[in-house]
Amino acid sequence: MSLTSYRILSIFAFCVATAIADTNLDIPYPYNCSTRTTCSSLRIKLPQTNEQFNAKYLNASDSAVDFHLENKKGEQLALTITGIENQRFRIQIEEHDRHRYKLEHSLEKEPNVKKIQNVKVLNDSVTFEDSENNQVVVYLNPLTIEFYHDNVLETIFEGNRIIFQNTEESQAFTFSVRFTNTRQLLGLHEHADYFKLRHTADFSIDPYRLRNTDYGEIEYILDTTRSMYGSIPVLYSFGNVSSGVFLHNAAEQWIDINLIRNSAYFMVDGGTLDLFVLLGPSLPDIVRQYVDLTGKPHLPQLWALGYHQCRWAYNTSDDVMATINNFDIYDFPLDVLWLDIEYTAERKFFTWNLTSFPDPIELLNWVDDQGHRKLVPISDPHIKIDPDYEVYTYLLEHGLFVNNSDGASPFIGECWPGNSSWVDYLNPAAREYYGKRHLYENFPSTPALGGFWNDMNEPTLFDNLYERTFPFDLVHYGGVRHRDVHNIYGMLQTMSTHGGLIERDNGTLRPFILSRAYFAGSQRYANKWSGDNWGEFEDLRFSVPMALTSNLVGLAFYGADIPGFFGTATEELLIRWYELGIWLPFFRAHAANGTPRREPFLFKNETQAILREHMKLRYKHIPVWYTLFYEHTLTGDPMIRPLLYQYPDDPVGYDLYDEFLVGPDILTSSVYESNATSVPVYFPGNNESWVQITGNLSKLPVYQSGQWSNISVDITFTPVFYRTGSLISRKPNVSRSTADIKDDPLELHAVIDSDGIAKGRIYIDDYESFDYVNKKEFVYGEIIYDSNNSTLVLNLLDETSDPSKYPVVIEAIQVYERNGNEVTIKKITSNRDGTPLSTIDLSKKNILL
Ligand code: NBV
Repeated sequence: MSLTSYRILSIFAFCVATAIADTNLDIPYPYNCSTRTTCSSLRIKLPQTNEQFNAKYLNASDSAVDFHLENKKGEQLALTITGIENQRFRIQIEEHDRHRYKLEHSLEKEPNVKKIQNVKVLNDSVTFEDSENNQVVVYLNPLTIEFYHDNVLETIFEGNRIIFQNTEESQAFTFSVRFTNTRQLLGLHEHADYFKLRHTADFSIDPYRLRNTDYGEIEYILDTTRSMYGSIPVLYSFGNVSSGVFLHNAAEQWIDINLIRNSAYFMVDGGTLDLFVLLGPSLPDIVRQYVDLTGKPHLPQLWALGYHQCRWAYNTSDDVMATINNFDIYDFPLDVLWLDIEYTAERKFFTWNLTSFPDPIELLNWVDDQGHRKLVPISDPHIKIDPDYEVYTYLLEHGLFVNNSDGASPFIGECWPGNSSWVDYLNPAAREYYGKRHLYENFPSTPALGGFWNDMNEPTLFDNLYERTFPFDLVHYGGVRHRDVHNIYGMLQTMSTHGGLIERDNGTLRPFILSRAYFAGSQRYANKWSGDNWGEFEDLRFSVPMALTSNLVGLAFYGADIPGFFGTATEELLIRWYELGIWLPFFRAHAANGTPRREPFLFKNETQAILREHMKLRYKHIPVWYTLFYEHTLTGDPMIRPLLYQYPDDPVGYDLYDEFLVGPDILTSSVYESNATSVPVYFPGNNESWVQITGNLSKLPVYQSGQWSNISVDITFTPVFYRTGSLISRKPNVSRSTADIKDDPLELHAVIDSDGIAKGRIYIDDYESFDYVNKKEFVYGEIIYDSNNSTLVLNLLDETSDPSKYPVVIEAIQVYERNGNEVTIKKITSNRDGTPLSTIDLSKKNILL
């Protein structure tokens, strides 16, 4: 049976089951463009000539230029173009009375404006420029705005495609953007789709839809433009000149992509047209320009980068302890065990089921004793309607639930606990109250409860009438229509949880929150996984473009459930998934309820050996992940990267996403099909080579950049390579958890280039607190190994930091010495005088080897 028919059968079975349980189920899936007015009516409705807007120049201030827009039907709008620092502009259009909802919380702060100069008003156009070599030309009849960087036309706002509806029923609007120099369009996260955006404008497939939705148990469909749990309305045009746009708007959106014109036609269900134009001109530039608007995350605590074992559910304290014990008995590293909904009393969040978890504090202390491991419990935004449940009664009495369309009575719907109401996170008082539920006095716990898992926060509603999420006409705090804020609801839950965790630990520990729903800006509070995927090879394959796109739009701490949430992956797929999973930023195994147990220690010895080796390989690379994450917090640069990000001039890499880079130095290519004996790998770059580090090889083969090679594989490994010239900092040994090895010395893998030099960066701090921000206590530097004069040097990269607490101690250097097409490794453990390296602090003095 094919995957599709298998899933369709499952959908049928699910519908029958749900129909029995839920009498509201009378609307068929899937929802597509034809079933939503905003898409079905606007997709075909390009404005007629009499509907096209002409612009009239009004005035210019220091940083903005204002226009009046009017069409022959007499419709009038106000347009403002503002200069934003760092090669960006902002286009805002709405009615002159500016009554539309203005989104809050997505931008980290109001962006800094920049000076606009040389405004020239001509008969049919207005031109102006900024001090960053950007020029803007506004054609007046009909409205078209061209953005140039260094006199190269990059982005065109096609004002002749604007439609604005402004009635009681609809405040939908449309507009279009066109790019030049485009090789590929990327972004519009989240879709279980390919890395490159596809042509939708011929109506052969639906436009890309952004509306946070949980389609439910069986609807994790791949190869589709339908919406998923999260929405990030960012679109990048990659080419020899790259540019992009970010639509600052959390209403439902449909975006038609035209790859012939390289344009995108947005159909938006409400809110304001508030568009940031990002002029790059490189892809790394536009990524930074976008992330700078919505913010960078703080570092996670180190344990969050270790291995996470989840299952729906570990049902009792005994189960938790036995599972953790088995990780130790069978020698698998583990940092976190997760608690799904069953730990609660009657699915009331912030309560424990005291029958199955009789002494949560004792349990947490025990977990802490096992290598400072953590538990992370789930906490959904629906609140059980129960007069004896304090959280419910407080929220009800204080009017802190999302209301029905009357704006006065709390909306009631069905979710895990049965009838529930939903916290109105738009309300600051609700956010504060909800945040405080995380305090130790409100939810008996200790710091071993490492963070929280905000699930079902699209939000999911079991009533199928509204595509399993909120009806559009619900009303939030301040009279805000749900229609205008749907896509940011989940993010606001994480914002509240984050505030609560900061307060819980007096700002000493970095919060950890995993969220299923998200929006632009979520990265400031939470990380993300790709939801309820299936244990199929195709799900493994699609998890990569999803993670790569997520990394390009600021949400880098991303991973997929290993080895697929639903279904039972074959042992072969499970192995392949671990082999890939260690190279994604978030590394968690999960399993749906009812699936057979599949913790790593349950498999036959051969399988265990492969899983163990790979999990340990992840732990050995913990310094690489931590350093990459630190750099991500500084810049927003992706941690994992498509080849085109790192090698924009290498056209072969443009179409590849099966293989990807971890930071700049590690190339990995997975196995996405059964019984593979080889994997074709392309080696990107110009004058570099790649050394294979996986496989049972006595001598490591070297591959020259700019060529393909068929790499032989067996089940025990997938191809992974280090770039020549790189210096990879690893931990030499792996023990129970990251806490066990965090203070161990480093083992440097110096993959010297043809000049005999290897370089790599290292970042070290206390791995848990905000002292790296508040006191600047950390070491961040570049380690350079020079084989010509046998020296090892650390150059500090942040002069303002205080590295005194963090010695950089090296246990050994593994020097990759090239001989033809092979590398042999020479291990060095002492300096020239015979002093063991592990007794020297590299941050204090250079080492002569
Ligand atoms: O809480 C149960 C599950 C959870 O395990 C999963 O990871 C979430 O994505 N949750 C969804 C609700 C039910 C899914 C069918």
